[in-house]
Amino acid sequence: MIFRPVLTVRCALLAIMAVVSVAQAADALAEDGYQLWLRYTPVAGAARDAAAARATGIVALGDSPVVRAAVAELDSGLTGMLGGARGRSTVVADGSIVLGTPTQSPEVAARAGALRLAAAGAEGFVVQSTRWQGHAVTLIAANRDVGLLYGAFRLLALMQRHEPLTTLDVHDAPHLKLRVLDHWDNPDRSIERGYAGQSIWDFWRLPGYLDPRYTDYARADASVGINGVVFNNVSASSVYLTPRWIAKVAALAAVMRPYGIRVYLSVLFNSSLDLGETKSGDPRDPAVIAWWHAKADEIYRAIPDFGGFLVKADSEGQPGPRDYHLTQAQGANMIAGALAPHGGVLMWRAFIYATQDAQDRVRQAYREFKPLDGQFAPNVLVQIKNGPLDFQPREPVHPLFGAMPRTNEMLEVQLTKEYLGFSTHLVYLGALFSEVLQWDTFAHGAGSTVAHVIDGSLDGHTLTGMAGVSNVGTDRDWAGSIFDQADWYAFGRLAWDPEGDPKQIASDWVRMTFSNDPALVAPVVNMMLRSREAVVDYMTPLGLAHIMATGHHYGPGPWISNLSRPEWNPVYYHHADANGIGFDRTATGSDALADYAPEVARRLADTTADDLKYLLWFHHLRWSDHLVSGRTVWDELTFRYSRGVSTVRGMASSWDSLKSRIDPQRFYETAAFLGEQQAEAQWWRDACIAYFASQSKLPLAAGIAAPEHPLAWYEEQVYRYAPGRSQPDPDHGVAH
Ligand code: GCV
Repeated sequence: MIFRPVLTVRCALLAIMAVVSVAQAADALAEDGYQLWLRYTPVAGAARDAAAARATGIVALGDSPVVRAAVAELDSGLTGMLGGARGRSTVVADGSIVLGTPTQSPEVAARAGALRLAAAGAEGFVVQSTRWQGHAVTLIAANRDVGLLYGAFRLLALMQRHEPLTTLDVHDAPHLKLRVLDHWDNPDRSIERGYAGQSIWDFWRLPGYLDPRYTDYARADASVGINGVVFNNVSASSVYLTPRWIAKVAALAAVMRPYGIRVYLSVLFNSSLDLGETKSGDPRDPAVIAWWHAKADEIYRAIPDFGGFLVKADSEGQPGPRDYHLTQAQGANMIAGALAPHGGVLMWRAFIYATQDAQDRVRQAYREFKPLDGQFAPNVLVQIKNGPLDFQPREPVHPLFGAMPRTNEMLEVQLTKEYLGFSTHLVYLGALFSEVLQWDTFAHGAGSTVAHVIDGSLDGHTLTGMAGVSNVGTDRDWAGSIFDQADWYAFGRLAWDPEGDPKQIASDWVRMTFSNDPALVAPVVNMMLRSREAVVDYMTPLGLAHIMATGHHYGPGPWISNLSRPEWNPVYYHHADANGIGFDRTATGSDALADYAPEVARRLADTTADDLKYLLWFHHLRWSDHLVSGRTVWDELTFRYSRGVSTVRGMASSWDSLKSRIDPQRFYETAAFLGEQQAEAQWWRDACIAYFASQSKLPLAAGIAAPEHPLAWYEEQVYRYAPGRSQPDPDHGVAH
C-alpha cells in the first residue's frame, strides 16, 4: 500500500514522459523546415498577453483576393501564436486589427497620417496603434491592397519576434520597384545550378493541378516583399511561349496574383525562329517584329498583369543581336517594343563574354555595354551580375554599376550557391549582398553606392530592381538546408531595402526560424556572419577566383588548364607559376582597373587596401613580396586557407553547444552539414595549398600543416553525379 501511490506517481510520470516524448517526436517531425520563417509557434507569458490584447479580431474594410490573403495570413498566424481562430469580423472592438485603404474609408488617411500614406506609395504601408470608432486598435493602412498584405506580414513578424506592440508606429515602403526571383528551372523540372531537388513548377500537371505548395511559395515571397518571379531558366526553352504553356503560366499567375507577385518568362532572343514560326530571327525582319508583338498580345490576353521577359543573349551559346551584327540595345529594344504597349518590362542581362576574344573576360561586358548608355528603351533594365566574372565567393563589384547613368540598371545576385559549396555549406549570403550594395562606385563622387545606383536615386530612374537566382526546389525545406532559407529571406529584405543591415536581418531570421532565446540568437547570428569570410578564406582568399573544378563547380581545381577556351580554365585566373601569383589588371596588364571610377581604381591599385580582399584579382605579385600583414604573399595565402578551415571548425562547435536549444531534426541536419563543410573546407585548403606549393616551390611556414595528400590525389577526384549541372555545360569540360 505504501508503495502504491509512489508506483502510481511513477506510472503517471512515465505516461507523461511517453506523451511528452511522443509530442516531442511529433514536434521534431514537424520541424522539417517547410514552414520557413513563417512558423507562427505559440507565444507564451507576457508576450502572449500583450499580443492577444492587440489581436482580438480582424476587420478588413475592403475586399479583394489580396485582402483575403492578408486576412487569411493574419488569421493563421494569430491562431498559431495565440490560439483560437479569429476569422474576419465586421465589428470593431478593443484590440481589433483593422486593415484599410483611403478609398475603402477616408478615416484611414486621418488615422495613419496623410503624409505617411503618401510616402507609402503603391506598395508601402503604415502599421499604427490608434483609435477606431472609439476603440483601441492596430490599423494597417496602405494605398493599395498589396500594402495591406505587406503590413499584415510585418505585424506578424513583430509578434513572432516578441517585439513591443503597445504603441506601434511602423511605416515602410520598398526602395526598389522590381524584386524578382529568377528560377533557372527547365521544362523537365531539372534546375540549372539547383541543389534543393527538382523544380517546384510542375508544368506537366498545369494548368489542371495547382500544387498547394505554390501558395506557400507565394506567401514566403510576399512575407519579405518579393513581387516578381521568372519561372524558367535564362538559358531558355521556347516551349513556354507556345499557347499550351502560356495557359500553364496563366494558371500559376492566378496563384501568385493575390500575393502581389507578377510573373515573367525567360525567352530566347530568336524564339520565333526557334519555334519555326518565322524564317529568320533577325530583329529587323518585319515578320519577326510582328511575331513578337502578336506573342506579347497573346500573353497579355491570358495574363493581363504579366511582368515581362528576361533575356540572356550572346552568352554561352545563346543567340543574340551579335548574330545579326547588331548592338545589345538594338536587340533589346525590338523585344521591349512588343512589351511596351502592355506596360511590360524587359530585363536584358549583361552577362556576356565573347566566343573568341583575347580580352580579359571581366572587361568584355563593360566594353560592350558602356558605349550603349542612353540607347536602351525606357522599359528595358540592364540586369548586371554583382561582379564582372560569375558569382564567386568574392568579386569586386561590376564596373558597369554607375557607369550607365542614362540606363535602368538592375542588380543580379545568386542565392543558389553554385560556387559556394551548394546547399551543404553554411554561407550566409546576406553579408555578400550587402557588401555589394554598400560598394561605393564614386560614379557621382563619394556616396554613389550600388544601392543608390539600383534604387534609381543616383541618376533619377524610377524603373528599378534587383533579381536573385533562386535556390528553391522540391526539397521539403525548399532551399536544400535550413540555413539556405536565410539567403532567400535576406534577398527579399535587401531587395526591399538595400540599406538593410545584414546582421539585423540574420537576427530577425533566426528569431522567426528558431526561437527568440537570446542564448541561441547571438551565437547563431555570429556564426552566420563569420561564414561568408570563412568560405572566401578556404576557397578563394586574397581575391582569387574561378579556381573550382570543371562542370559542377563544387570542389577545387586550380590546376585545370585543358579546357578549350582560355577563360574557362582556372590557370587563366590565378597565373601562378614559380615567380608569383595573381592576375595583373593594372595598366601593365589587362587594365581592368581603368573601368572603375578614378577613386575606386586608386583604392584597388593600392596593394595595402581593403584587408587585401581584391589583391590577386588586380595584381600579380611575387611569392616573396611582403604584404601589410607582415607576411609574404605565400605565407598570407596559406595562412588564410588555414584560417578558413578553423573558422568552420569554430562554427561547428558553436552549433554543437546549442544542441539543447534546438529541435533534434534541424539540429542534426545542420550539424551533419557542418561536418561535411569542415571536411570539404579542409579539402579545398589542402588541394589548393598542394597545387600552389607545386608552383611556388616554397616551404610552409611554422604552424601551417601540410596537405593530407599529395597533389595527384586531389587532381584525381571525380564527381560525376554532382547536382545542378547545366545542359550543355558552359565549361564544356569532361564529365566529372
Ligand atoms: C544559366 C554561369 C553558370 C551557368 C549560367 C550562367 C548564366 O556560367 O555556370 O550555369 O547559366 O552563369 O548566368 O547565364
